Amino acid sequence: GTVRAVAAVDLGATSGRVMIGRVGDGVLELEQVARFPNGPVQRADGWHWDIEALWGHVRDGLAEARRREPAIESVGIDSWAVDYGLLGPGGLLAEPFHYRDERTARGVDAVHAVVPFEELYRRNGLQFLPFNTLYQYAADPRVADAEVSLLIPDLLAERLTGRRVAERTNASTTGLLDVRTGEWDHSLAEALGIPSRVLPTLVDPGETVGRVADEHGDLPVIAVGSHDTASAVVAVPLSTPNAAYISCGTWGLVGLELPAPIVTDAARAANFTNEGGVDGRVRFLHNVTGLWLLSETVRAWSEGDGEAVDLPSLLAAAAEEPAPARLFDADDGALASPGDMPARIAALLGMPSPGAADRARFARIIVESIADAFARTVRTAGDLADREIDVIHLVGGGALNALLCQATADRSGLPVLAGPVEATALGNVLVQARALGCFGDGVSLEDLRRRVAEAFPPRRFDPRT
Ligand code: LRH
Repeated sequence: GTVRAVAAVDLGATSGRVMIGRVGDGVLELEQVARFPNGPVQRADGWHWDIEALWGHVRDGLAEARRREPAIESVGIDSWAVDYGLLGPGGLLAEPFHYRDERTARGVDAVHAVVPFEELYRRNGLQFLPFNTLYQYAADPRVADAEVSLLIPDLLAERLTGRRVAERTNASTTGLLDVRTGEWDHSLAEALGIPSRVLPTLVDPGETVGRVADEHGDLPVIAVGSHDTASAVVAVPLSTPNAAYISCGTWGLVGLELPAPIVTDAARAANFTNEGGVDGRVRFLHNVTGLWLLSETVRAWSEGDGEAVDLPSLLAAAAEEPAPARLFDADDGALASPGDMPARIAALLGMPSPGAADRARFARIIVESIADAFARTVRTAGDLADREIDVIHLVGGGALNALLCQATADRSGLPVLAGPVEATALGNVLVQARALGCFGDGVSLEDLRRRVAEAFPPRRFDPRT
């Protein structure tokens, strides 16, 4: 059979990539065309994203993808959630803020003074995260001056196509979508002083946003699950009806795919979210602070040493250490903002910041603490949804971390099926390919997942007793 090609742009909080995806009978492949670093940049008024640098990488990466593979038929974009750019007549009004900027705390108080959290949860179904977009808007006076607000993938799609839309899975992370209808909750926005005009027309994954022209001709930009976690969940090769997933990158997104939201008091108390998935599925999950703890720790040590600390060697050394007696709560809010992570973790553990000789042991504590939070959260998800969880699929960069996968299996007592590592890019590719008709008609997520499991058989970690 014929092999068809699409381009996927996938931007994570620590790195971005442009991939060529190829699909056909028995074929599902990714070719990385560009990979570039990303991260918070500090400006006079706080932490931002360098959106112009990202845009440059996306534009150049797409040009290179088209040069390598002239048969590319479409482009899809996903990124981390919640962050946005405000557009005025001349383009961006300001550089987008990074969600870890602490200005959002002001917004939380302002929003909850108008709509208490209990009521918000009933309406938008979202776990409390201080950076949910509605809190950011409440701390951002420029919203009043904007023509429109676009989440990061929509902002990049606008630069490619000129079209201003809001892809629905990512829009669900703003806190301004009605959890029952999936439509903008205009009365909530109005109560919070957010002008309705800044909330653009919603589109679903699979819809064409617009077209992008270059010297090779013109191509559709197709909406995918533009929230990276939504795309990742598309490509989780769920192997049983009671499987849980962990999409593990900067964050560990731990939960279940459900047909309908759960907005009970118990779900609210456990801080579980109901985000919008592809095909109207619900991503019922909780954010556990994931590899952020390791990447920030390694960053602090590298800065202190004046040379890069190598994470793979650190993890190899950590695996040789004994299992730690004490853990910290990976979910602790004190670990959310950038800067001096080892000292903050040490403070939670009630110990001094580790010296150079203690790094492997310290890394082991971090990995085991993340795994402990993962196991606990899987249990909670099962309890809340009344499901007997029988397997955990761990996808994303964390699937490369064998120590973390094994510790998650051991601490949950469940098998962990690890991979694919590039679940997000695969989900992006598959939703585009399905929209192009590459797989025929009436193709379900289950059909897509079967293709993932065949092309990327997961690595199994059984719990050790
Ligand atoms: C993961 C992610 C997560 C959001 C956070 C802001 O990259 O999109 O799903 O909660 O970033």
